[in-house]
Amino acid sequence: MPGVSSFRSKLVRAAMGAAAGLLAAFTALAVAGLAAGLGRRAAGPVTVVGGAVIDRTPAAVKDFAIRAFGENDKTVLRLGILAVLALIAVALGVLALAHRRIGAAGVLLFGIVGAAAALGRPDSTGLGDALPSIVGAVAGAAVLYVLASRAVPAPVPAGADGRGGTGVWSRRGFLTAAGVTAVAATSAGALGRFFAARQAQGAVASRAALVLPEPASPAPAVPAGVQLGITGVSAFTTPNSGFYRVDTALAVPEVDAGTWRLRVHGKGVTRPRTHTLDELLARPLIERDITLTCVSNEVGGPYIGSARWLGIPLADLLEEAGVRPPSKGGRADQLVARSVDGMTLGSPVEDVMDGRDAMLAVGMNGEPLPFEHGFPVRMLVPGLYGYVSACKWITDIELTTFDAYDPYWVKREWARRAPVRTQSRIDTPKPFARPATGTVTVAGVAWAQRRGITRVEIRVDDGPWQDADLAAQAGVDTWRQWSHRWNATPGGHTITVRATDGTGQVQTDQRTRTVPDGASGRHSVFVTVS
Ligand SMILES: Nc1nc2c(c(=O)[nH]1)N[C@H]1C(S)=C(S)[C@@H](COP(=O)(O)O)O[C@H]1N2
Ligand SMILES: [Mo]
Repeated sequence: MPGVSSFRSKLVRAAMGAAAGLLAAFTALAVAGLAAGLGRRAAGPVTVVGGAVIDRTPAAVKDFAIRAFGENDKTVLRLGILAVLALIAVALGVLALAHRRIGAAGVLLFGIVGAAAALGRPDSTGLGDALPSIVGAVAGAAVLYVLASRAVPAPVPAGADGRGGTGVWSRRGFLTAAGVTAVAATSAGALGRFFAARQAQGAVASRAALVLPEPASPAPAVPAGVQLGITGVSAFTTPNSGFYRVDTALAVPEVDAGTWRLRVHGKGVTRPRTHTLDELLARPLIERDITLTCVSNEVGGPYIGSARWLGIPLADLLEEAGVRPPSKGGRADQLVARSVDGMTLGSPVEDVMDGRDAMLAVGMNGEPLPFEHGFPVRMLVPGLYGYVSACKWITDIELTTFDAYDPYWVKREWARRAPVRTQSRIDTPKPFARPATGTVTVAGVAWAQRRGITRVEIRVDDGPWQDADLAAQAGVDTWRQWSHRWNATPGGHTITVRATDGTGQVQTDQRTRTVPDGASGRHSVFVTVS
């Protein structure tokens, strides 16, 4: 049955092609990883291509990704890139069996894409960043070329008795070559990870060695009763390990505090200056409880957290540099903060200097900032969403105007100015819970940083609004817990919450999307009482 055997041999060939392609891609990534480990970790091909993808993702898609994958969005992106690469690798591998040169050239093309992405990164440090992608692609192309030549059975000479079958022999040759490649690439990858970890050693050591000074102005005592002690309600202080994380950094920047610098310059800065961390730490520090919120937080969403921050008052630093707020004749109305990875965030100078506790934070809940949250220094401005205030891994502050410069997110559909909206969230019961008839505790948190929360009400179905009990208020910049004892009756019910802030404004029921300046509307939860 020649039909079957030729089909089988085609299948074997295709499998060898696919394996050759996958091995070539694996080698390319491993060698690139080694090069990035020896050079700059952030220049690895998946990291730079992922970064380019993030930068080009429309706000709506990004919002969807955050919604669908939450803090796993970066893992999903990495896996997505790898999946696409694998598909292309299989195709190139099969192609290479018939056209070795074209297959290898295809691999090189990907090296060029990676190199271009690396050079296009805002934190690119020069041509060297292209090397990992190029070196990796050359290795991958060579592997594909060699494996493809091993996978092609030599033509059976006329009159040969076919003993052993040349096809079988070349398959064995292919398997040997493939095995050697796999071992070599795996070793290169492991070596790359070793060197990459070594790159971070200085940063890790500098964080471990950092002793935070005592604050000159400690956090005001938190009144007893900020916590209602209800299970399921967000704690007043979010532990660092549970603090939400939102940023575009595929590889978390690991900055060495010893070499870190902060430059302050721009319009109206009469005394531009570059600060070291030690210089900043020698200044009088403040310690404050501040709740941070992400503009991508949907009504009822999880992207909010509260911590005890230790930091340098930013307004003082700016005043010393000669900066005046617009209301006092200053020429700059926008402060642009830039991070080591090239991210830019813009805050109103007026807000930063109006007396609120805007700070350059160095401590979070009693320890140096975790790397994920901006070590060694990040900015915080109470009352503003994170994307217009909370620059992590900050390294540059430029005074400019809103007319002159649009930072990263503003170039991508988000608003120039974005104060936090008055919001409230039901933490318990959870959506679609099935509580028993009788008393059910409905509880959660409400926030309106800078204005504070003065009232929270809940409503069951279309019933009357009823006052919830409020926990003690720590300050206007932190969230506030609330609870209500509901006499639940059997059946399905929708519970809705609304807050009133310190200006008397009641949280609107007008639903808006997160883009461009934060979601509005009221959180409700449907439960079935049995
Ligand atoms: N360098 C840098 N800083 C950043 C961001 C970022 O992507 N890069 N994201 C901002 C956004 S959108 C928010 S909501 C806060 C989140 O801070 P967290 O991750 O510490 O919770 O950081 C802000 N600072
Ligand atoms: Mo955000």
